[in-house]
Amino acid sequence: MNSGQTASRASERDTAFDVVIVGAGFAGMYMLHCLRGLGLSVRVYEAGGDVGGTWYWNRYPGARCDVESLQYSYSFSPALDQDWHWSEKYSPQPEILAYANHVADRFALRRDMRFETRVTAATFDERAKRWSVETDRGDQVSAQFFILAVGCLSAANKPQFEGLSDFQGPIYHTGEWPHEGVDFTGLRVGVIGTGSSAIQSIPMIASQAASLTVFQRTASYSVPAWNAKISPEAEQAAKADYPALRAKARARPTGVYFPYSMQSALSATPEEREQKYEESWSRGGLPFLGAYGDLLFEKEANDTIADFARRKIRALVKDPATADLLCPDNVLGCKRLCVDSGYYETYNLPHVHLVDVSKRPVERFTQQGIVANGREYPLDAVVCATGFDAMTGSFSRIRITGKSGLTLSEKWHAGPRTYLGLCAEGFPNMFVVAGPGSPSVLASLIQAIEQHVDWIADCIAHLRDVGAQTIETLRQYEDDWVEHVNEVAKVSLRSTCSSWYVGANVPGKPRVFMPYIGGFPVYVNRCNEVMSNGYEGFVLEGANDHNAPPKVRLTERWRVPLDMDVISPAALAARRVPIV
Ligand code: N01
Repeated sequence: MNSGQTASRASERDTAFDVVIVGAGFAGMYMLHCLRGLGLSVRVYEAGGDVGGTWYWNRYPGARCDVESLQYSYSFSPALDQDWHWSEKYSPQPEILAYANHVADRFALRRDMRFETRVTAATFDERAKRWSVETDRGDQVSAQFFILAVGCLSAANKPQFEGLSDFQGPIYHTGEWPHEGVDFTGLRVGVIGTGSSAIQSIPMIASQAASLTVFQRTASYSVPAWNAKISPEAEQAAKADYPALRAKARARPTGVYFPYSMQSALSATPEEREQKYEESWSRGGLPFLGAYGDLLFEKEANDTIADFARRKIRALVKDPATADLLCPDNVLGCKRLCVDSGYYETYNLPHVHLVDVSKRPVERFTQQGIVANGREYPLDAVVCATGFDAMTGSFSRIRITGKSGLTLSEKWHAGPRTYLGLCAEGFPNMFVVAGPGSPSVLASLIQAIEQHVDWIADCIAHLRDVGAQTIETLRQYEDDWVEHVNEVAKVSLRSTCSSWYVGANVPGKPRVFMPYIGGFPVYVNRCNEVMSNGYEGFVLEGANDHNAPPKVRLTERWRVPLDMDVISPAALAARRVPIV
């Protein structure tokens, strides 16, 4: 366990903080670090037993990141960049969690954190102009600012299958994996779902289980990771000019640096395309989609890469009927592209079976197993790799009440509404890190987090500079931003399929494309402009000088020269922005 301060601590009553942060993942950790730098008093509440957020919970076998290690890390500390050693191209979960722990130790973060504590309610007191925050451990504290660093993929989606409680074996969810690990040796295991978590865990589970039955509702495209150790030479080369690597990444639509082409797939000959796709497949991972600039804009272009991927699947899977089932028929990259190590090959093992539940859903659990397609599959253990109530699920678990008694759930009943994914009208002094309406899951998440945290910290510093008590979004600016987020989404094929990006995986959730797809640097530019224009679109109540120019402190590092040919709104309109 962590520093030990949580297990039997007394509740905090009537304590006043400058800031309360919810969540001690990468967002909450860096937010705390920055606010401490401003001399503010901060309390972080975290439901888990220690830091790490998504990497604390997702401990399923095979869990690893699909952004390269040297880029999936904090960039705020050059010394940290130099000191930390990543061993593999794509870090496994234990190494990322070790990194989070290292950061927590290095910056002594835990002393302001309270673990195993879930924030249950937060209410804005309009008279005191402060937030009252309650937790499930009886804490009742107040703060001037309330910051949600709750993660985009942290509320597990657990379908309520009939007969769940009848099943006599254990049922696991990949996002809430037991810390002691699970030994599947000799067991008949069922996995429900074939998204990223399933695709990573299935080869590992198959290597232990006596039999593995995978229940697939929708086939996913997956590209090999070709994961490998990072050679000392490659590490040294990256570290020799880390700031340059970071700057190049920030100028990219996804906040990740890798080779890509702006050319149209349709302008290439079939032979050229084949060669290009082969090269991209051999490089592996998410950059596969960077093969051409129009793959996520033109269905006809996408058909060419989808056809290539299906041929790869058929070449990898020996049984033609199983291969057919594993071939998706939708847009490649519409749902998040998966990255695997030996996923398709796993179906060549004699004890691994695929069950199609696309036409008839999983019917029910019984004492001994699962009934699907009218047949009972006897199982000893089941893994639900059924994903998350993405982007908004973690907010719904907290009763957040803003001005005039309006709750955030009420405000977001038809889909999340924010200004820049950072703030919401009616909820003064509340900030969201990597919230809906910001690039978040469509960018390299730690970069997206750092940019938000720097912006929020500079904003709070400015409020202090000018003596303002509150900051609140103007309705018109929020409306305009929501409209812009929706408009931009329509340009991309990504908005066309039923994915967690649009909330389609959770019954009853409104269908809205939640992240901002206009490109990370374009978005960062807009945030910079809003700040430079004196927090355009916000009302600062109580400020003694409304014209004081905001000081650019932490956000300075986001004012990088942009490769506007690649990521400009014009490029987006021309449908030539790789991986948007
Ligand atoms: O979740 P998912 P995930 N009956 O929602 C199926 C990130 N991530 O945890 O597609 C039967 O993608 C569902 O079927 P369908 C990454 O951003 C990253 O795998 O809805 N099946 C689907 O197959 C990723 O996209 C990494 O028809 C049901 C699966 O469960 C995101 O997290 C690793 C069902 C859920 O797939 C989420 O990934 C892991 C039902 N009732 C995750 N309900 C890396 O960095 C759901 N399903 C590599």
